Amino acid sequence: MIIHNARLRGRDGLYRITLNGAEIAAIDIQTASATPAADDLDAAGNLVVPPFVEPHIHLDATLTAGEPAWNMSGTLFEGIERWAERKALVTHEDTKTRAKKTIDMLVDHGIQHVRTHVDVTDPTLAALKAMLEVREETRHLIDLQIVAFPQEGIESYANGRALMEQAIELGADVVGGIPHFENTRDQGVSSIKFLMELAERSGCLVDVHCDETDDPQSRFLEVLAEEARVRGMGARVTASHTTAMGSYDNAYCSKLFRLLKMSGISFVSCPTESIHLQGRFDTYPKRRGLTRVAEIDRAGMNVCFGQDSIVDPWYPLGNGNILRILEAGLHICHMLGYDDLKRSLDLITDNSARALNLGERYGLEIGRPANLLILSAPDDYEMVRSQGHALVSVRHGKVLMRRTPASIERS
Ligand code: 17E
Ligand code: FE2
Repeated sequence: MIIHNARLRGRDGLYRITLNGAEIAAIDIQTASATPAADDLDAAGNLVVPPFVEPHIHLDATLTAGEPAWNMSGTLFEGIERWAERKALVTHEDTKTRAKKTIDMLVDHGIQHVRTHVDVTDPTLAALKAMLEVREETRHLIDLQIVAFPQEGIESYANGRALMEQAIELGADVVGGIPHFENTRDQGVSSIKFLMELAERSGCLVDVHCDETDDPQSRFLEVLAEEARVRGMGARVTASHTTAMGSYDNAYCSKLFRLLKMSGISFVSCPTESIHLQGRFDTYPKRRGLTRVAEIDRAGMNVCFGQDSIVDPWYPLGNGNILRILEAGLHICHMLGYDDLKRSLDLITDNSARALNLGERYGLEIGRPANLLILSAPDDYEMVRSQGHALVSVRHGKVLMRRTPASIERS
């Protein structure tokens, strides 16, 4: 298969991308606009990019909002309570059905790489066992990483450590954590030491829900970053949410940034989720409740955007469209400056791929997997402005999804 008339990010001119089976075989500059043959694809001067990445979602909880009760306060903590009620009703088939429906929503928006957190604070590990099957059964659609996520704590939940170890033995790819939810500061710290040790021992990646609160005293990020630095594991560690950083004072943050940079860890922000869940204990002035996305980026560190939820106890909306998250995030994080707009797709492509450690399994380069998207606009800025879409998604060298843009008729 050949994709003609492709525009590539950061390069002038039009390109022809030749796929050989499931691999990218060649990327050549075109001297003129080409007319594609029947089996080929025409990008028509629009961007061709590697697939969108969903670096942070909870596929075991999606599509459960209101079951059995709605989150009325809009706080993270009520979300955790409501989820505990729904979790008691979770079955193997229920989890698989909802996860697969959600994966279809992601695929329809050009996502081919997903990292999902799965709640392992359940003595039966029902959701985890279901998601391990989903990972295998959806390989034709996405590459799925499963995080062993201790929603109700590692130290604060009965047999929390054993459940984490069991989840990794069963085949989870990534070690998670939730230090700000542990009962005490000490437990938060010891949970991080435990999970980093488990990751080092098992060779797993790390992605911790870290300081997801407006409490400026929640300072587990420094513990995670220092553990990553000392162990030389920074490239394999992600800190998700870190919303307390939006409430840290600048004196502490300037010291913290030195450590964060040395550690080499990545960051995920879920801007729609955090603008909804945080700021809930404020009247006015009201905090935004997000981490310092622009500042992390300006400091040369790796940061990306995720959806977190689709119709679950924490967030009632969502449709799988990561471009919606990008647009909202750019607004919420004060990133509508021209310099940010013209490379904004980094936040849902290359940066996320780096956080997920995708390495040479990702990117438009010869010899890499023939996974790519044709977008509806010629550059990042226009893609965001026009609220564009992924029009074609190609996976393993074959068309996986085609979207027909809405047409408008005027008389
Ligand atoms: N669990 C949690 O601790 N935080 C979240 N944002 C979600 C689940 C969605
Ligand atoms: Fe999350």
